[in-house]
Amino acid sequence: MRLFVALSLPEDVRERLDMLDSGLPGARWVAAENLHLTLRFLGEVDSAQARDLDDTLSAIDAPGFALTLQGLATFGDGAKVRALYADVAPNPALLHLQAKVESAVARAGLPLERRKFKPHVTLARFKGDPGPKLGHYLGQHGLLRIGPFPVDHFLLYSSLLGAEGPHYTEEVVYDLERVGVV
Ligand code: 3AM
Repeated sequence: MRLFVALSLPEDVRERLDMLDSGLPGARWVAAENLHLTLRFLGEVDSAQARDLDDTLSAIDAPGFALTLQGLATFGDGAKVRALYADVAPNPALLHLQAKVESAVARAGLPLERRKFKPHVTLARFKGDPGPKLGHYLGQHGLLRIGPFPVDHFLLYSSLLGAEGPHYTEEVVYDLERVGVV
């Protein structure tokens, strides 16, 4: 199965992000129910590896925290823009959790990620060049700020790729330690 580890987003946060889904030619918007913050993409994993990963992820001991989405940005720019995302306000607790997920992945014997973790919530991917409208769009929505909202768990998702886009399933929920954050 194709797996990834991510934070889910509260429904009201997804609804607010979903309201941003217009005014950009060439954008393929992520469906509201699919909006998430990826901690680690794993790709195809066999069932024995998935069980090992579940064991090591279950052993993670990390505190819950508050998350704020702040600003919009793109991966790639100009005609080479690949994705539009909501950025995340600096968050040491999120980085701490992601580092723990990375070592859980290593303990499960899965390959390490070389790329540096860049927290983001992908809102759209581009199948064409949005042209000058992208600058207008970022100018209009760039001051976006949602949160802080509490994060008290993370999840292992499976992903099925279909013609209509990916379908994500929540496979396992992992609770974080409760601390009075928000
Ligand atoms: O968090 P986002 O939505 O940016 O793009 C995929 C999505 O990222 C990414 O994993 C997340 C959950 O599907 N993804 C898909 N294929 C990937 C790959 N081969 C990948 N990330 C890295 N390498």
